[in-house]
Amino acid sequence: MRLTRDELRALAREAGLTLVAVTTAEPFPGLAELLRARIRAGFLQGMEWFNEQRAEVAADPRNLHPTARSIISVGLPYWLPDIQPPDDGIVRGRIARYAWGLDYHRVLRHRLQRLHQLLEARLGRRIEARYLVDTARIVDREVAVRAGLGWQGKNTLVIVPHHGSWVLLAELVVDIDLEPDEPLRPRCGRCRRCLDACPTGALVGPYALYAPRCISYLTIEHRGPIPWELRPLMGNWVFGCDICQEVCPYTAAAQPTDDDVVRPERLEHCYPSLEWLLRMTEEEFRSIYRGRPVLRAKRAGLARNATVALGNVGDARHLETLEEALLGHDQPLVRSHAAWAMARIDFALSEPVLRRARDRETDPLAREELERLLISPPEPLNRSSAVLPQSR
Ligand code: B12
Ligand code: SF4
Ligand code: SF4
Repeated sequence: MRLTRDELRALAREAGLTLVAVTTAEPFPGLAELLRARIRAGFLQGMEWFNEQRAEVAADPRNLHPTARSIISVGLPYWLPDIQPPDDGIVRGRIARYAWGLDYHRVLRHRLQRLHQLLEARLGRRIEARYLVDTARIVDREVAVRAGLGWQGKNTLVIVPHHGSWVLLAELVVDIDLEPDEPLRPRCGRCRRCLDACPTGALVGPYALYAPRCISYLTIEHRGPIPWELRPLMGNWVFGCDICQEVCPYTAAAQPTDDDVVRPERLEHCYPSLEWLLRMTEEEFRSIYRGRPVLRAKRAGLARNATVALGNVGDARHLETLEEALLGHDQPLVRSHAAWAMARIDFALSEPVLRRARDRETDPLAREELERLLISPPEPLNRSSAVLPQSR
């Protein structure tokens, strides 16, 4: 017995999956070569797990699941009308929308499990299945595009009708034949808004993202010091970046979702105070971001990002908090970034403190950064050119 498209959609809806499309488990022609070329050109530099071996595996779903016949591509839409932070004078950072809610890995895995059970019950047989959510060695967007769940935009994201790119992707790989859906027609046309809007120039061309320059990579994946030349371009993003999505006309027209799992429960989940991020304890970090994607950046990463954002906001009222971090934060990475932010806000005023910090700094890398700052301080902040996507 073969399941019809409508029957599959009904089961998926019952499992909490409103976006679903099917493709075969055939290999993806040319994908291994494309990924290899991108890896060799340094596009994925810094993410050592994204290696050539992964590229080989990703090119053929049967490498992951030898009995695979079909792939059910699913999407979790996550656009919500904007949440207005209170007008309380607190300067806040921005967290990318995909991370406002609960950890989508868990949510999607659970729903895929449910769909698997429903399929088995409907077909009356055991189905060998695999749940792939983001971290698996498969290119989620390649699957979604071939299945016609959406089409690929020049910002490299998959754009889904009625939801834009505000959709997280996952797959259920199964050993049954399902009727594949048709791919959709790409609709970017001559538009290049995302390419022009990317503040760091990470979108080096249509469909080509150079990750080491991407704010999303820098704020989430990157563990060490952020290159000086990129810091002024990062605005107040402290976890991820949504600029190349916000400017997209198809994404701007997204319908809101009523799925509670993507909803933030407190302001710290979407617009955290930058000063609070700097002072936050490990316990606060763990309890506030438990079960949410933000945990991935770790406390040190978030605090590092907050110092850069404070440097970009450029308000001398924050010098005191930054000085506190420079002299007292337990993470050398945060101390050195706090120094940069102070020098950027007002070098002349900060120089004596920076010298004092340099003299007592015990971490060699942080000390090196302080030496460098004292010899060649960053460009003073030109408030008219500061990149602050919406002041929060
Ligand atoms: C590594 C990774 C990153 C890296 C690198 C991103 C990248 N573009 O590769 C970093 C950390 C920068 C990142 C950032 C983000 N990510 Co990410 N990331 C991934 C991950 C784990 C792998 C992606 C991958 O394989 N990259 C390899 C490169 C080579 O692939 P690519 O750029 O997509 O290349 C494709 C196109 O360029 C296309 N192509 C090449 N040439 C041409 C030519 C033409 C004409 C056409 C049509 C296409 C085309 O073919 C390639 C293969 O499909 C996936 C999850 C997964 N397992 O797939 C999530 C994933 C792509 N990320 C996701 C999200 C949400 C984000 C962010 C929006 C998060 C944020 N708000 O901060 C940003 C968006 C940045 C951007 N513009 O892409 C979602 C995307 C959902 C969607 N609707 O598309 C995914 C699918 C996670 C998920 N499971 O939902 N991410
Ligand atoms: S996520 Fe931000 S930095 Fe990365 S490509 Fe998009 S606009 Fe550029
Ligand atoms: S902004 Fe324009 S070019 Fe970029 S993905 Fe959207 S439609 Fe395509």
